[in-house]
Amino acid sequence: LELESALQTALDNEEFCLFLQPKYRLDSGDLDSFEALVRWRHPEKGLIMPNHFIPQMEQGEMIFQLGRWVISHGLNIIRGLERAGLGSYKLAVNLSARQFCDDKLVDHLQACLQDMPGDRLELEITENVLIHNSELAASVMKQANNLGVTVALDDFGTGYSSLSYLRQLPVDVIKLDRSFIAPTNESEESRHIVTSVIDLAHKLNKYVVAEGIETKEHLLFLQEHQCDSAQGFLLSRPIDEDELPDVLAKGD
Ligand code: G
Ligand code: G
Ligand code: MN
Ligand code: NA
Repeated sequence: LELESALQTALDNEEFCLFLQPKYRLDSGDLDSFEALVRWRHPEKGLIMPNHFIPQMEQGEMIFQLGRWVISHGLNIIRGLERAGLGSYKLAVNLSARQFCDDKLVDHLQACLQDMPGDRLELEITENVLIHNSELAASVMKQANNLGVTVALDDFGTGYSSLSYLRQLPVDVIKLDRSFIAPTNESEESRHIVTSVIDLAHKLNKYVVAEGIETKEHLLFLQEHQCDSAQGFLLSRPIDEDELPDVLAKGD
C-alpha cells in the first residue's frame, strides 16, 4: 500500500524517466531507432528498475497512465533530438498485455502523432498480449497500423503459438529473444533456430531485430545471415535521456 501511494505520487510529480537503447541497422550500421526503458528516479533511493514497480502498477490502473506517459514523453525526446539537428529516429515502446488493451490507447497514439508520421513509433508487445484478449488485441493492432504505427513481437520464440500469431496478426517486426542469440557461438542448434527464424520472417515480409548482442561473434553471425537490425550491450547500453543529446553530438 505504501508503494502504491508512492507510485501515484511519482506519476503526479513526473519522477519517472526514460533510458533509451539504440538499435542499429546491420546493412548500413546506422542507428535508426531507440527502445524506451522506463526507470523511477526516486528522490531518496535513486534509480529504480522497472521490475521493482511495474508488477505493482499492473495490479491497478496506474499502469495505463504510465504507458501513456512513456509514449508521449518518449516522442517528445525524439522531437527534441530532431529539432536539435541530432537526427530523426524511431521510438519503440514496451506495452504489457494489459497496457495494450487500455481503451484510451489508440486515441492517445493519434494525439501524440499529430505532427509526426505514425511510423516513427513502434509498439513492442509480447506473445501473451494475445492470450489475454486476442480479438481486442488484433483490433488495437489494426488501428495502430492504420495510424502508421508499427508493431513488434518482443521476446519472439519464448512464448507459445508464436507461429500462428505470425499468420493471423498484422505484426511488422520480430524481435528475436536474446536467449537464442547468447548460445550461437557454442550451439549449432541455436544457430539453426536463428537463421531459420530470420528466413521465415523475411519470407513473410517481416523485419527482424536481434536483441542481446553481447559479443563481436554474435554481431558477425547476424550480419552474415541478413538479420535487419541489432541491439545489445556490445553496441550500446540504454542511455539516460538527459545524456542522450551529448552522446549523439559526440557521434559514433
Ligand atoms: O532495462 P530493463 O531492466 O529496463 O527492463 C526490464 C524489463 O522491463 C524488460 O522486460 C522491459 O521490456 C520492461 N520494461 C521497460 N520499460 C517498460 C515500459 O515502459 N513498459 C513496460 N510495460 N515494460 C517495460
Ligand atoms: O523484455 P525486453 O526485451 O523489452 O527487455 C529489455 C531488457 O533487456 C532491458 O532490461 C535491457 O537493459 C536488457 N538488455 C538490453 N541489451 C541487453 C544485452 O545485450 N544483454 C542483456 N543481458 N540484456 C540486455
Ligand atoms: Mn522490448
Ligand atoms: Na525482448
